[in-house]
Amino acid sequence: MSQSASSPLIVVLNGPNLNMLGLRQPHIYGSDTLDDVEVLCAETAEALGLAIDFRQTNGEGELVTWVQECRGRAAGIVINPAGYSHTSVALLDALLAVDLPVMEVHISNIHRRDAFRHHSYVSQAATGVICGCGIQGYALALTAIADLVQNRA
Ligand code: DHK
Repeated sequence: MSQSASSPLIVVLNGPNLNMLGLRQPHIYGSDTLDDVEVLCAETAEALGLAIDFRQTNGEGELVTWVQECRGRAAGIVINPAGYSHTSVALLDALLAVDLPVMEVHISNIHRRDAFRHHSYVSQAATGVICGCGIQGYALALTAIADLVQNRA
């Protein structure tokens, strides 16, 4: 985590199987690891004057709890819900409950893939969605959320 007293906190959440980045279907997700994504996010956040708390879990309940904990603590959420994008009403409800700017990220272009990936429950709670830009999507999402946070203040 990088943080300073004056920097708005953005929580960057990663869902199931993203711990396998770099090993998992590299023709779809690329060769960068989740550690590389964290470095990219930390560098981008620092340049934007944001603090980040970067996390990954394979558990739906843990992801829901982490979203709930953002209320009153974070200025915004960047989330790659991974497989839970397409299945989790609970995650959608949690994101709606925290009432924060939310940027949804998918490394791959979910619309060029299996039909079941074309719908994301999470998108109903998202301010914006970035997909198909590889891991640079996280940097784009942080840039967008910095603008949202500044305009909300
Ligand atoms: C990651 C996953 O794990 C998939 O379940 C989603 C998303 C797509 C991504 O592109 O980052 O369908």
